[in-house]
Amino acid sequence: MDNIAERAESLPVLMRTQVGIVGAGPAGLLLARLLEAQGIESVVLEQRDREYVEQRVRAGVLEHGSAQTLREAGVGARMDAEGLPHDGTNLRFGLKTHRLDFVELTGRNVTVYGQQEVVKDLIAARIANGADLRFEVSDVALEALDSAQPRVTFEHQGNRQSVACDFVIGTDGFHGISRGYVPNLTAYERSYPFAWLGILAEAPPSSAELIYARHANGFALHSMRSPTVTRMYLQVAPDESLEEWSDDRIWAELHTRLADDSGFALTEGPIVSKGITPMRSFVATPMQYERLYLAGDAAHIVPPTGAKGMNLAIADVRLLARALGGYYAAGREDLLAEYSETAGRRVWRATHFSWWMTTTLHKSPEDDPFDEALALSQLNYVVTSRAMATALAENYTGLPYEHDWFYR
Ligand code: FAS
Ligand code: PHB
Repeated sequence: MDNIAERAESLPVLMRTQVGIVGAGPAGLLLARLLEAQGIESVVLEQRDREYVEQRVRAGVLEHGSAQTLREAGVGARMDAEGLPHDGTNLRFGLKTHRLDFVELTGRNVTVYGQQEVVKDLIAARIANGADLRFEVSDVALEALDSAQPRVTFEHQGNRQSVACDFVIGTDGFHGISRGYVPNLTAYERSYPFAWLGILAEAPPSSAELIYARHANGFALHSMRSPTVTRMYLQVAPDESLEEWSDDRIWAELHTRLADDSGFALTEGPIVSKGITPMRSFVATPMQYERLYLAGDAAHIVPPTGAKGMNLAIADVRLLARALGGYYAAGREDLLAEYSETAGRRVWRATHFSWWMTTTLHKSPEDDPFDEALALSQLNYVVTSRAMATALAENYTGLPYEHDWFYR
């Protein structure tokens, strides 16, 4: 075989699209959907297989605006049919339970609907439209980001491939490759001296709404996925291993930390999955380099106490879809140029709120009585001050998106 054929053989198969998206988590898939709705073509590349991406248990709470965004994108039907709207939440400390009525305080609520269900709905919609979504790609690399035609090269089904596009979007999560292509990146980091042991249990939820509990033994959260599946978390040490936590020990600790003086009873059931998640805050800036834009966990991580992870990813891609829409429809460059800064404002608001919820509701391992008293003072202020309760409810249900532009 002469070398021209060899060289042709070694050249990646070249495709062309408008927007190349790396990573099929909620950020990448929703962005592709919002672009599709504006007639903008994209290719979504995912390293894992479909089954893995669809069964990965992560977030469970959708802000008011996130649920609205999924409806507007035409992927809200199953969420509205199977999701659980929650008009409030509960704070439990000192054996007392205090309900915060989100709707009464802000006119907004949240929806409990598993992240993997959102991902399943977005994948099904993408495949139904015959749009380009490739699983099990590997060795993804980004090229010519500072040119008018950046490329994403990758291995797929044994072939080296290359997609030329106008823009590349890094929605490949915290451990993805995209962030590495942003030179002069500034990273703000905070690790917390605890982690979350999370379980899924086949048991009917023991409460109609979530319960965030601060206890002398540490934090506990009672959440759910459906009328038959409960999702719960326990604060554990960052280096704790699952082997140390038998199912019996987990239930015993949940009973202890979620107890209150009104005889709250926790319903047990078979634990079908358990895992330990580290807790950190991470913000990278800028979220753009030339024709590369970052969104979601690729640019920022929040501890899950404020239920902000997936919601921030959704807020980022809403902004990006609007900016790319402005570019293709009207040649606007301003929204793209402002994306990193505008998204960054909401990121820091959610980062602060998640840090505040985490430090207020978790027990510091140093057992510092000063910290203890500060945290209890904060909680007592929340449950006795309408202003403070409204601040929590506003951040938890999600600040209105127009708020993002309002700052400008
Ligand atoms: P994701 O990480 O969801 O998606 C990125 C995708 O990119 C993945 O599918 C990955 O396989 C793919 N990818 C990575 N590198 C790639 C490459 N080189 N090429 C191609 N594809 C690549 N938030 C909450 O609010 N509540 C929770 O309880 C909660 N629990 C969490 C538990 C864990 C273990 C983690 C990691 C996060 C949790 N979060 C939680 C936060 C979570 O919801 C994230 O914020 C959300 O997944 C962010 O979505 P994406 O930005 O789309 O990133
Ligand atoms: C969840 O249901 O997984 C969940 C809910 C609220 C949080 C974190 C996780 O703050």
